[in-house]
Amino acid sequence: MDHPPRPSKRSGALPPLPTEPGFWRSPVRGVRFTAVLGLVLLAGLTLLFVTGLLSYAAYNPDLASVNDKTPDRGWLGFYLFDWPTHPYWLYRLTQGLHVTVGIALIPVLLAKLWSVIPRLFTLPPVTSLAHALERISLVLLVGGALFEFVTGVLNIQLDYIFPGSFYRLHFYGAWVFFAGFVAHAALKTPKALQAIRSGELRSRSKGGGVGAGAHRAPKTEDDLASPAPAAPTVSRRGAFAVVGTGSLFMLLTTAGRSFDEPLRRTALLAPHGWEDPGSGPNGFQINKTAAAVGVRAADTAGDRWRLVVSGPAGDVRLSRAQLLAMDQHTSELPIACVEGWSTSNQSWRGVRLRDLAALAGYPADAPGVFVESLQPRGSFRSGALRDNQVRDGRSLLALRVNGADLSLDHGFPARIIVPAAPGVLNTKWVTRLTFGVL
Ligand SMILES: Nc1nc2c(c(=O)[nH]1)N[C@H]1C(S)=C(S)[C@@H](COP(=O)(O)O)O[C@H]1N2
Ligand SMILES: [Mo]
Repeated sequence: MDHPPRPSKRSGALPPLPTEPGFWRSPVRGVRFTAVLGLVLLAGLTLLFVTGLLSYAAYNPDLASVNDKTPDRGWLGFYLFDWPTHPYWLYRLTQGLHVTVGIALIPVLLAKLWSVIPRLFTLPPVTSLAHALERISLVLLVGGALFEFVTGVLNIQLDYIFPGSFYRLHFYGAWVFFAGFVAHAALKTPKALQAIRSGELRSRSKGGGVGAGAHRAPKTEDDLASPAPAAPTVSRRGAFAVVGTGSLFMLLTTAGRSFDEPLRRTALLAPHGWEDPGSGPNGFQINKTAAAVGVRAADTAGDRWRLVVSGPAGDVRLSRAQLLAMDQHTSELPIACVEGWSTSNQSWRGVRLRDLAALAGYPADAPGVFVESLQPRGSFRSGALRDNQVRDGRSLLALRVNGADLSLDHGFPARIIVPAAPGVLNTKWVTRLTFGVL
């Protein structure tokens, strides 16, 4: 096919097209700039992938249809294991890292994509089979990364505008991303390290700097550097500083999500719309208020509410007063939500799950307990806990917190609290515990 004459050749009367190298004129672009950002992402995205898979495992998705909303997971769930209860702060750490590092990497990701954007327009689009495969892997990588960041941010900001279950989408997206990530890292990491090392040599050698660098690595090798760079408005170092400052800003306005008041107030980007948790024993963050999910105080009143403990030994109905008459135990445990926020340790007091299990005749090799809430709407009406979580002496059906009765918003009359478990498994307003049948 005949190409029309290229406008840029006509004495610059028309601006060049994005497919022409002359279009991209920032002097900041170059393999070194891209290499440094790439290596930061190599470490950071690996951490996100690992902590993300851990978070998935922590949901106990193996507990049949109760917790797992991911159909056809197939072998992508090959690695699933019994999420431990030690150390009790495990999920607070892994998920805090997942969300905080994820947010802090946003500026790095954007800068990295900006730095390689000329390649998106390169003509011809495909030069060889290897090149074609590389470009396909880039679709998975860039598409997957953008998808993961967008769905992740929407989830933690509580904007559930995407169709379907978040963690199903985010889980599949992670594997798509990872396929591209592995291919890309294998292809590019050696080059990135080389680009950085040659840069170090350059700055150490006498008379180093742009001239000497250009001598050692001829322009043609740096296919990301503009052939006709515009006058710099910012040095490469300055550009790194902009990206770094952006990351630091995201970090400092996010890290507070993992703490109580007053540190939590530094989490400027955390979604609004939490009810103010107030002060006092129950003054720590609330996920969904009772009002938000249709739980009324009348449903929890002493003459109405009963806990049904069921198992091979039959059903036992217990009032709150009867529960308070059982052996009471204290556990210092945080709440750590998948959305990346957590509280520091709260002092929970109530009945051990394993004592309730014993009441129900819980057998030795049972899979765990099925937990139901009286909550009439919303997606957290039930969940399941594993055997190791039931048997841990710190796992409670909590009745009190920090020396006071649970508030309605924190799950009065009774809620689950389990060490190291994601917040979502700490069911509030519990009405029924079915031991040994999942
Ligand atoms: N019945 C019920 N239990 C629930 C929830 C809910 O919406 N309904 N939210 C869960 C989630 S996602 C979290 S993070 C914790 C938060 O507990 P808190 O609101 O007491 O801080 O409760 C869990 N238990
Ligand atoms: Mo949560």
